[in-house]
Amino acid sequence: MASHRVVSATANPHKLDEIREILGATVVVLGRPADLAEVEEDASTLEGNAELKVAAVVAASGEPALADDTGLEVDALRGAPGVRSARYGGPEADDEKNYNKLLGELRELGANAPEQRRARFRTVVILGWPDGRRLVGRGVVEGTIATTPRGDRGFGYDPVFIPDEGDGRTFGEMWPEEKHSLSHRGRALRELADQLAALGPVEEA
Ligand code: ITT
Repeated sequence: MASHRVVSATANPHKLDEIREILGATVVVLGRPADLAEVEEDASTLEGNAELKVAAVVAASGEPALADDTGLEVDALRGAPGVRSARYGGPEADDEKNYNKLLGELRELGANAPEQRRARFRTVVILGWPDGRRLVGRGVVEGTIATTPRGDRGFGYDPVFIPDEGDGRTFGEMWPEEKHSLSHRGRALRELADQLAALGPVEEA
């Protein structure tokens, strides 16, 4: 049977790897066009930013496109960094700066007990076609923020996120399949894949 082909909007290579690992062989995920300008993610919601990314890639490629927007919501920080997770540590921030800023803010608040460190990852994925059709998948994973970073797998805030449904390890300490089975992205993409499957088989080109 033929596979769906989609162009990925993500400029984050770790995210692209995860998307491919989760979707498997039923969807061929092509990399983001190299000449595409950076998309300004200035919407106030994950949905809004995912749509900005999808629309930019559909317009540039003329092909179906897939975008993921993800945020980490920390209750003690009233939902921050949320939709601003990528630039939390400043305009040039890398993953380590981002999670160190988060750990520093929780420390300053004296939020040291696990119940004061409640958080969740939330992902919205949108698959968009040039004719305007859209499919949307959503995924959430609840957890707590670790007091010190642990593990060098995954990316982003993974070394400081302990999912409730795990065994106490951070996402940074888990193998990719373990993370995907519980993660926001795994859930959002599996929901999207189910909707795609319900559309029926792909027509042979
Ligand atoms: P694109 O917009 O190009 O897809 P990005 O890395 O900017 O890539 P997001 O805006 O969705 O993507 O990411 C927001 C932040 O959350 C960013 O700092 C990521 O590193 C982080 N993040 C996203 N997914 C994550 C995951 O599964 N685990 C840990 N951190 C993650």
